[in-house]
Amino acid sequence: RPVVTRPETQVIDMSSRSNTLADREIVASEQTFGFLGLGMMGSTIVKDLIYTGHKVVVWNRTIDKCQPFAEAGAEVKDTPMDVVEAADVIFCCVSDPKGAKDLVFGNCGVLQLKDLNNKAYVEMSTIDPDTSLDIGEGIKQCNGRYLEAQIHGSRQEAADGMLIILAGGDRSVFEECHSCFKTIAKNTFFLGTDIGNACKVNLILQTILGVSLVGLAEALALADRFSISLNDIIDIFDLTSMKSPMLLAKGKEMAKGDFNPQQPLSHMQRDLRLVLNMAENLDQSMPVTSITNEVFKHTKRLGYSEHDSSAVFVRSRF
Ligand code: NA7
Repeated sequence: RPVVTRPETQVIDMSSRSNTLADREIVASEQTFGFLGLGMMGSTIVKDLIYTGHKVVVWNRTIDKCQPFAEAGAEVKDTPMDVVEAADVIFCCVSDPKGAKDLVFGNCGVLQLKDLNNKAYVEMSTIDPDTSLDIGEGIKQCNGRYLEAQIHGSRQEAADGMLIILAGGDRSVFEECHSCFKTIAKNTFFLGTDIGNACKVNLILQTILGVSLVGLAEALALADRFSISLNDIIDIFDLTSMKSPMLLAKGKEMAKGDFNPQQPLSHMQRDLRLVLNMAENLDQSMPVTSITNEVFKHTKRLGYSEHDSSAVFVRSRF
């Protein structure tokens, strides 16, 4: 069993800006934007929203993480409900469907307000379509408007303002978020008014990513058993038509054993679990995804939850 060290905690540097922002003409909306969840994604997004002149109100479960944002000009609130009271449009970006539901339906959650007075709620946490439908229904029943805006991309892509946004639900909310989406994403798609579509598309993309990573890890592990240089394999791979920026980057991380979390392994496994639940409800057979999920689950058990998804290579080398 390998000795596992935790990946370094990444600290948000409030002074650094994504290079791409300088090239984008962004006229910040006059509305007040609430933000629930200042993890790596949330804090990176909020930093750029503040930089581009948006008025932001924030909350995070671990309150200490709000401090740098207070210093940068954001208002900090004690509960999600307080954020909703203070904002016109509220974004949520937490770890998983359970966290996303807690923030809406839980104690001091969004729906404690009873009447949302036409405010907009935007779910950015990666969730499954059923969770999105439940949240959307709850928001609408309390006189609010709902948009699912799933974010596709790594933490580095978030820092570079190069995410892809997959949105669905209330079109008016989508339009009100225009200056925010332009700040954080290179492409934004509105996938229709049906809630759940954007979640499905996001999870389908994650399936391609997860399965590809396990294939890459197994192939590199075999090369390693033959004592063939992984760097040589990656250099040759780079010349083939199979290459992709993501596989090249992940291959290099595997070769170096550098698993700094860009897309945490626990998030990848969560996504595969959500995919398999979706498929189960449709009687859709996904044998390769099932095995991929098992591989990620096992790598989690080896202690690599908080590392990058490329740490799946460690398990393949056994
Ligand atoms: P992180 O860096 O792991 O951060 C997770 C965030 O979610 C962090 O703010 C957590 O608060 C928060 N969280 C988790 N569970 C809860 C519950 N139950 N209640 C309230 N807040 C919670 O993840 P990322 O920022 O990389 O990713 C966030 C999402 O974006 C994820 O769905 C990705 O797929 C896309 P904490 O600071 O621990 O108190």
